[in-house]
Amino acid sequence: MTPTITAFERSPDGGKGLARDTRVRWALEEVRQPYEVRLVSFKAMKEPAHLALHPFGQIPTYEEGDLALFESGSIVFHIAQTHRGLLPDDANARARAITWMFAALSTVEPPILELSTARFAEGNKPWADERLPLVKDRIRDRFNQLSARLGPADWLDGGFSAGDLMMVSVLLRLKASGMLDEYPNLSAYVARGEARPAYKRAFDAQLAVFTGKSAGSLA
Ligand SMILES: N[C@@H](CCC(=O)N[C@@H](CS)C(=O)NCC(=O)O)C(=O)O
Repeated sequence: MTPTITAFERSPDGGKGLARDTRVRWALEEVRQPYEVRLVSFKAMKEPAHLALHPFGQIPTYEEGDLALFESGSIVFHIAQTHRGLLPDDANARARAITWMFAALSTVEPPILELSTARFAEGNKPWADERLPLVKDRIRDRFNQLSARLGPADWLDGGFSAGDLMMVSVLLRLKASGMLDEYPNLSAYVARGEARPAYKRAFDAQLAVFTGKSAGSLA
């Protein structure tokens, strides 16, 4: 059955791939699972039909037959569990790859999101200039640790996995800030993720929503 995901009708990032449908598209493209996309407006996201799918009125969601999921982490995990290619067969290696998914979402993503909040939602507060360096330091703490763990390896634990997909997705939000450039192995890691054909297809598909051009994705 072809799953349907939701994405922004008009993403605030204008197609830079930062909305979280991109990571779901990426997972679907990695496993070569065709999918459909339903675009939703900000207004529609807060209406009952969408709230029935996503209690917080956000994207992405994932529908497949009787199953409806929200949370990009849970969706990517489901895709990885039900297809070959994103999680290793060995039970321990699989558990470690899943651990990296959680690490990306619960340990690395929060300080990165805090930076967006500090810049955009709180940028005009009288204390904004004082808070910004503190937020950046918290990101650097995580980046130092992640960079040390990755070292010269291509991926976090052996071959590319859903853990890398999630970590690269999370790090990509900071690419434009220049902060990643302070960590050459992390920027190379992100570049390796972006160079994957499946990522490119996913990126092009989300961009096509803005350009109106066919992305040639599996959808
Ligand atoms: N933890 C959620 C976050 C979802 C989320 O923040 N979605 C954003 C787009 S990337 C959204 O829908 N924002 C609109 C809103 O919150 O009203 C996930 O990973 O799926």
